Amino acid sequence: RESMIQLAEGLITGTVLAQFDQLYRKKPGMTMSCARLPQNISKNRYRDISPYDATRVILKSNEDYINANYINMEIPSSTIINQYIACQGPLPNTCPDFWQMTWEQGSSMVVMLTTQVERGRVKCHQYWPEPSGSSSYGNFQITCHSEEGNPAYVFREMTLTNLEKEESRQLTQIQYIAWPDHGVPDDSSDFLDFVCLVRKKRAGREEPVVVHCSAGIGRTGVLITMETAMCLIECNQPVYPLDIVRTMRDQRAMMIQTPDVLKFIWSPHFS
Ligand code: PTR
Ligand code: PTR
Repeated sequence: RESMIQLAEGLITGTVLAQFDQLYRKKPGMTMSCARLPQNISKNRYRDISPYDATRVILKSNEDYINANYINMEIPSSTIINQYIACQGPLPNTCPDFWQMTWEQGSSMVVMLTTQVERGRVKCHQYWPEPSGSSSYGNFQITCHSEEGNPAYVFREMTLTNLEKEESRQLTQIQYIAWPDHGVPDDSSDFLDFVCLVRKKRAGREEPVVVHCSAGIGRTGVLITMETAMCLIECNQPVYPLDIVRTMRDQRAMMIQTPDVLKFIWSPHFS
């Protein structure tokens, strides 16, 4: 809590915000050429958001491209490394790839930070079936057993089946639905509760948590930053928000869009 307050002060006096503007959005020297191959163009939701080649998640098939990066956040002086896969919201043609990635990476938890449509614009394709339904996506079948929630978030329990291997895995999807367009949630305590929930649900899972919004950089970056900050505080480590942003951007370009968002992360709730 003390560190959160110090951070809030740093943000309010503007020092952190000024430094935020100086950070690179993309790490120098990192290439993103796979995203630009002709066969991959249609797999990107946004022309200007591509994964680094060096940290991209490679699908185990001939067509190995998906717009996703590994993001590993190490907590110093501990053995904790929170692993994530940050990705764009699936497109109709990339749903099979999304499930293949989730399967191959051993993930059993998906965090979704967007609604499917915002202001009449599609932000993410619905890549799962309605509750008590089943749908196939390429080689994978998804069954949605339950859906419950509140005005801020929805929980879904699903079974992911690899049809070729005839193996299944349980999967939890948690969707935050209260994030407004082009802004930050009005009620930051809701979002903080949501981040606590993600931390609680992650416990005991070694494999990466799949996190996505629409582009997989803005809101995804906020969630990773906040979970990292909470974890650092739990471990009695100092929190340097710019270091967190830099560490994320070393693994996926453009993570966290604007300093407003960074400000939201701490100030309203902790000052
Ligand atoms: N990316 C835009 C810019 O850089 O100006 C701003 C932007 C932010 C656009 C968010 C769309 C956004 O939508 P959402 O986060 O709701 O997908
Ligand atoms: N080209 C889009 C834009 O700049 O508006 C890319 C974009 C869209 C970037 C959404 C960020 C967005 O937000 P988020 O990562 O939170 O979905």
